[in-house]
Amino acid sequence: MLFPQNISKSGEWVDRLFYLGLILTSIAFVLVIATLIYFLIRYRCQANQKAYYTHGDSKKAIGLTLALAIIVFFAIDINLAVHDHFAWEEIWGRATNAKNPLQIEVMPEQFAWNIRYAGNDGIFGTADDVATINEMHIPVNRPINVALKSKDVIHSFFIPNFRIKQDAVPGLVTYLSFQAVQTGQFDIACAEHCGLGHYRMRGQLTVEDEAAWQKWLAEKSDENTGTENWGWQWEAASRESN
Ligand SMILES: [Cu+2]
Repeated sequence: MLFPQNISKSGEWVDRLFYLGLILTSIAFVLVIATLIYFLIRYRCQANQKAYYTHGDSKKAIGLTLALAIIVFFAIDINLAVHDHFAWEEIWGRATNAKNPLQIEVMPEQFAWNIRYAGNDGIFGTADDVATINEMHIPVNRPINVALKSKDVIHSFFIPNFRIKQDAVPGLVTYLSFQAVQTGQFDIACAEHCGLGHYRMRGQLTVEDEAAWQKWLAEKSDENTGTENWGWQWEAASRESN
């Protein structure tokens, strides 16, 4: 209800984690404020009552503080950490075990998204590569692996409808995986304040069925758009960054 429509296979895991955190911290907030108000009223200034001074270091006070800290730590922190672990497993486990993933290279610069596909031969850095600017097309229901490397400053590749965000850093290749469950047009945004034109660093993601995507790729391939030489080999790139 708070977010744009989720069309990612793993997106609900991120949403669930967010709502769990929101609910848990809201409960804690209400309890703390209610207790505070109760004590304000219960121990307000009254006639014939002498102020009572304490350092709060009695055994009872220390025990209560410790007990509360442990309850909060397990109910919120550990609870979130466990759920986070399963969400992470889901998202990255899916990415690692993905069958026949489509690999896309994204190189942001001030202030645009350079996007590259390997073309029909499946190898980057060859003549049939397809390169576009601010325009990403992906087939629905197929795992997508994106490798990012920035041309200039730090950017962040963000697709709100997929609940994913990954920094793009100069000199370093970072990775991102997702899978669409629905077709449509969605925004790609930069989530890192990267300069004066940051606000207009906007790309468009088109999710379409496999046939339409193949057709688009073939058309782009014919245009011979991939001649600009900025692609990198995935294997070489990961070795280089290690
Ligand atoms: Cu940017």
